[in-house]
Amino acid sequence: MTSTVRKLLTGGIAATAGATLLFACQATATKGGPNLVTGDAASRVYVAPGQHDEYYSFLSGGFSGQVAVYALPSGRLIKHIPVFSQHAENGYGYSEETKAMLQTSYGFVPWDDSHHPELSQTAGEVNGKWLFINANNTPRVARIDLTQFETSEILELPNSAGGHASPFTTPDGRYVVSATRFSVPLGSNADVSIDSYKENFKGTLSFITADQPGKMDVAFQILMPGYNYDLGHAGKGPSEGWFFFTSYNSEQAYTKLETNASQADKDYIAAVNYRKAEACVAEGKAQPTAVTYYHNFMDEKSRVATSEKKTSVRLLDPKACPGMVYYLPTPKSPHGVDVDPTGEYIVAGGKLATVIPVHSAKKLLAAIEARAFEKEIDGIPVLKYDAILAGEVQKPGLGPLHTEFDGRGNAYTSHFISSEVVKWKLGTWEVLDRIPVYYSVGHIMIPGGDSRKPFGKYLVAMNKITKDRYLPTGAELAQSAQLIDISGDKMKLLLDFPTIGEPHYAQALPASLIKDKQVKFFKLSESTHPHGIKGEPEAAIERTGKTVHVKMAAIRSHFAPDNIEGIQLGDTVMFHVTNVEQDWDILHGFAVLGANNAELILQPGETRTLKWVPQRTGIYPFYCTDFCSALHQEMSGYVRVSPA
Ligand code: CUK
Ligand code: CUA
Repeated sequence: MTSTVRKLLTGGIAATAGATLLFACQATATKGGPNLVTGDAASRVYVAPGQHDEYYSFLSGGFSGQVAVYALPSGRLIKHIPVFSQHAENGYGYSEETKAMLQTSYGFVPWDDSHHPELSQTAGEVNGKWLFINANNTPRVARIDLTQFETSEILELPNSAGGHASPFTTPDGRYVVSATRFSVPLGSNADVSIDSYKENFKGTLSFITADQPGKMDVAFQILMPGYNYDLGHAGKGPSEGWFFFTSYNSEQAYTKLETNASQADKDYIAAVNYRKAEACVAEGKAQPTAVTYYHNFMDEKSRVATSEKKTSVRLLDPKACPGMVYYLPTPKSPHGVDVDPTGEYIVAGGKLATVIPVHSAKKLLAAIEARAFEKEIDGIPVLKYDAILAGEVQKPGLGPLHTEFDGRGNAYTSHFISSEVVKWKLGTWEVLDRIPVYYSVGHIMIPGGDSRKPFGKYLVAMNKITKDRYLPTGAELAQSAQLIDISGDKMKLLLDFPTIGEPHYAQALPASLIKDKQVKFFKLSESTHPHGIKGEPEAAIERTGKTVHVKMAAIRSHFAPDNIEGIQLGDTVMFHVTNVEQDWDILHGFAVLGANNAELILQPGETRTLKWVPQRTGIYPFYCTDFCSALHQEMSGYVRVSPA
């Protein structure tokens, strides 16, 4: 690496990106950003009114903690799925039924940072059952049911901090994984000096059973050296049975990481033989370790979430299970690791490197067989770089991060610093094409692009900086995604669309896989909600001590009961509102004056509960918040609160 390049890469990331941006802004200050759109782009993304798009895409919400669903190619936002953050818009995390979803060993945690959505797979292909997504701050993994577009389950990860390398799936769908971004002392609240980092701080790789809805759990954790674990992807084909995780900071720095963690020429990809790990667990080689973590899930019949506390996890030390973990030296703080559809090529994104290194699965297995090790770290053999390398893409661009595949032998790598997507050929490592993106791209996504069977027609670039792309909206701008046509030899920019929060990664699938499997309403006859009713005649007000349960029906266009008296100051009122409609897309809402909570949105056949402790006497109107009929505005009532 020349010294100029090194300086650019280590000291000047922000400055370089800034300079690129400045140039772009000056060139186009009055009319928006550069426009490289060619002739037929408008017709390629135009989906006529009433017509459906071709793909569902799922973009993580980043610091919104949620998932946003955009239809492609139009880029239309069609759903916002609350996952890790409370969502006042529909009462998620506010209603009594959903609060338990956000339970953790730290208590109720109603916010997180979601990075990587991952569609469930069968035999390495997207199957359209579930979407998994990670919480990066308080490490959790959620399952979203794709017949309901709702979060159905959340598992917390113990011995973990910053669940970043998550929740990538194995091709058989048995596991999703989570690796800790921050190494931490293991067990709960280990109170040690931060200066004892090298001795006390450890990494963990968690394998989470994922194929049984409602039953996610940590199958086992693998104990790792105190590095930072960043991203992962499962092997397939020749690499099936292996999981690859990038790590950086093999220097084990714990202060000024931006320089101290970028010293070494190479860091490591950890290659984990999870079949071997399973065998070692079965032989009793994992240590049961005391921890506390929560598993939260939504009961299908009652639609009430419950939390279960777990107290132990099985921890597997590579020293106790030889042959389970190997290190693949990889230049310079690798970020992403992506496996091509055949499973032969393991592509790293060394964000500070000037090449894209590609490891070979076959060479990896041969090198293990031949024991081509250069050294060992904490019981983990380090393979020789030259023994496992398939090739390097030379001079791709600056700051290679993430790679996706089109299933036609091509790879596409995002470049953060030079703000471009570079297309290159697997096997020859030759750069075929490049396209600028606006600006500073993180992940890119091709529908199915990390599976065995990509649908290689479009690519979505998720950009970190937006600047001049839209009408300005003050100092904070919407994040920006760009849709690129990759069906021909040359990539073509088709569309910009703004996104919610900060999308890191995305997944997408053909709409035909799931659109006919959607739930249209919940059957009242099957509901087991403890305070739900089957119809208006069951509506009732029941007092138990200082708690008043109002079992209320919502139906076009009234509430029953509508006028409620007999509430006293000091009472807790539980409004259990059942939407007794049995028809698609007929929703009602419920809100009470002054309630310092949220509203409820009630899907057809669903019961949701708003807890309200009135603070002063008086008359409180309530009303339906979701415009449901010509008489929606009439759908209201009063509560009277009297002195105790
Ligand atoms: S990360 Cu954001 S650009 Cu969290 Cu997958 Cu790479
Ligand atoms: Cu019910 Cu509006």
